[in-house]
Amino acid sequence: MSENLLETLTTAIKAGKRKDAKTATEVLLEAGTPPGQILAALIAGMDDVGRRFKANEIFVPEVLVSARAMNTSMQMLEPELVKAGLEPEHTVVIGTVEGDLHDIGKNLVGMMLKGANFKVIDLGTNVSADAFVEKVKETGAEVIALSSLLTTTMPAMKEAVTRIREAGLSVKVLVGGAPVTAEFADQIQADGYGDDAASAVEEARKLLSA
Ligand code: B1M
Repeated sequence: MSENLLETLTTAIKAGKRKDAKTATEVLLEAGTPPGQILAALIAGMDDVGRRFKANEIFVPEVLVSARAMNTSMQMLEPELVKAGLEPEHTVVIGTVEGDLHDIGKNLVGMMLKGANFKVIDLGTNVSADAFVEKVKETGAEVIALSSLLTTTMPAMKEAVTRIREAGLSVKVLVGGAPVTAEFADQIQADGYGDDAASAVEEARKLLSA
């Protein structure tokens, strides 16, 4: 029964069906299914969403409803994951750089990272270089994810990377946002670049395994 329900859960996440995901998670937990298996089913669903988003088969609204379904299940699952010692292994600090108030893409990246079982600390928008540095020092995050949507705030992204390097932190820096390119990421000495939310997750995984 568990196996079918795990598949049902994956399907519910892919389709963004929050109620179905909630019910499946509830029943699975009541049946004593190991939380790691439930998490794997959720991640499989979000991985598929990421793949289809990247291939332009689905768009932002579909990703958002899937991420919302995932978050509902994650809230139910989190206490069990903690009990089982299966908390996220890696922490990402994310934010939109100073002077920039755009957060839709950044939120999408954050949700996809959560869907891939990263602990995500979201500093919001208009985040100063110092605030990023302080948060990484405080949390020991392994990845810092910077978003910028304005050509006028790209220098703030450069400034944030410079400050992170000056602080001597070993954190990997991932950047992205509509005006940001792989060339710009190289120029400012970021460690990685994500063209979209799914690529950001792939890149974060790559940076951590490097
Ligand atoms: Co503004 N805005 N906006 N805006 N806005 C743009 C970005 C703009 C292109 C519109 C235009 O002129 N055609 C333009 C920028 C031009 C430029 O710099 N080249 C612009 C401007 C000029 C402005 C203001 C200056 C307007 C004004 O006041 N005169 C002003 C600036 C305010 C400020 O930030 N200081 C402003 C304000 C706003 C609103 C507040 C009204 C609103 C933001 C609401 C919000 O975010 N809560 C807004 C919006 C909505 C837009 C557009 C219409 C949509 C942006 C968006 O959310 N896209 C945008 C025009 C457009 O793109 N069509 C525009 C959807 C989102 C899912 O995509 O954010 O690109 P995106 O994220 C993608 C990728 O970029 C990537 O993954 C996401 C998913 O695939 N990605 C990452 C993003 N972050 C990443 C991080 C990563 C990896 C990938 O790793 C860490």
